[in-house]
Amino acid sequence: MGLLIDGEWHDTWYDTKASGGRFVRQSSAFRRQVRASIPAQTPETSDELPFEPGRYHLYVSYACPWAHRTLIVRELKRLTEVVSVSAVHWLMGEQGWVFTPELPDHVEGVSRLYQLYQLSDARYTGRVTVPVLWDKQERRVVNNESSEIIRMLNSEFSGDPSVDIYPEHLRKEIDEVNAWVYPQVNNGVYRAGFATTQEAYEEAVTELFEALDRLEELTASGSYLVGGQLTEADVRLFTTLVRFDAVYVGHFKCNLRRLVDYPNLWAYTRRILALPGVAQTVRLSHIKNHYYQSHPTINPSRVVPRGPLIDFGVPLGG
Ligand SMILES: N[C@@H](CCC(=O)N[C@@H](CS)C(=O)NCC(=O)O)C(=O)O
Repeated sequence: MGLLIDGEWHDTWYDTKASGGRFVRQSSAFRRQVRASIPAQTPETSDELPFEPGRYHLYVSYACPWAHRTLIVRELKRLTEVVSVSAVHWLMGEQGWVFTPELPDHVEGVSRLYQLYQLSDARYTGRVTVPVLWDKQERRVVNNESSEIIRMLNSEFSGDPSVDIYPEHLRKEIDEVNAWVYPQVNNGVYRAGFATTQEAYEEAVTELFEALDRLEELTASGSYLVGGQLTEADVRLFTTLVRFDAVYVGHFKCNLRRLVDYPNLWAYTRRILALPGVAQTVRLSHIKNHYYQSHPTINPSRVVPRGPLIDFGVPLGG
């Protein structure tokens, strides 16, 4: 794993020294927006780009919970013919995320994800993350922030109008849920797993399980988190929950309880898994191999556990 500094690749692990052993996630650098309402001809310097079918491509990892959000919304909005996808190999090693002959880059044909960032900005400094929304026409990254990509897929692409995961009347409530689920759960598992002091770990794991207890109550009705309908708050929570017992309990030491010990949250996870198109986006082989083999500071032997045996109730994507 590494990062680009002034456009050059450096193989460097996260530095937690300056933050008391705490993992601090960098904010995403590319934040341009695709808009349905703007004219096809926009200047190259514009921060807004027109929607055109087939113009945009997604780069994802099946292992990554942030990229997973985009794959789910692409399915739910029935955009599979409109937005193409390339997935990186599950191992994030010395060259970061890479493409292989089995998992190629279908657009630019590069072998490393960082080459796409270099193509976009030859002097880029920062981490090289998935997901990436790529503009095939201008050959550059549009946006590498999953929370923004899913909103664009929801409302700016020509997806199924009967599905709206960020409806106007629920936005305030959705934002409120995201505001604590993100730090305590989505990023919370990483804060626990990448912590390098006992104090930083305990802080993260305590907040994580406080949030899970709260979510267990919120899902007691057997419904979704906000407004009795599936929204982006559910998509965002789901991608962490579906990985929980397979990797976060063991590899990230989030082990006060397992997901299966929370009856409501476990039922909620399986309910979302049963929605059309969702189960095929979940690839446990990528998830387990990635986490256990890509973080040698946490698991130096790179041995991947066989278990746990989990019955998700539906066949997964691999
Ligand atoms: N804020 C970003 C986070 C994406 C992210 O951190 N992705 C991870 C994979 S799960 C990654 O690519 N990490 C590579 C690195 O940090 O060097 C988003 O939500 O899109």
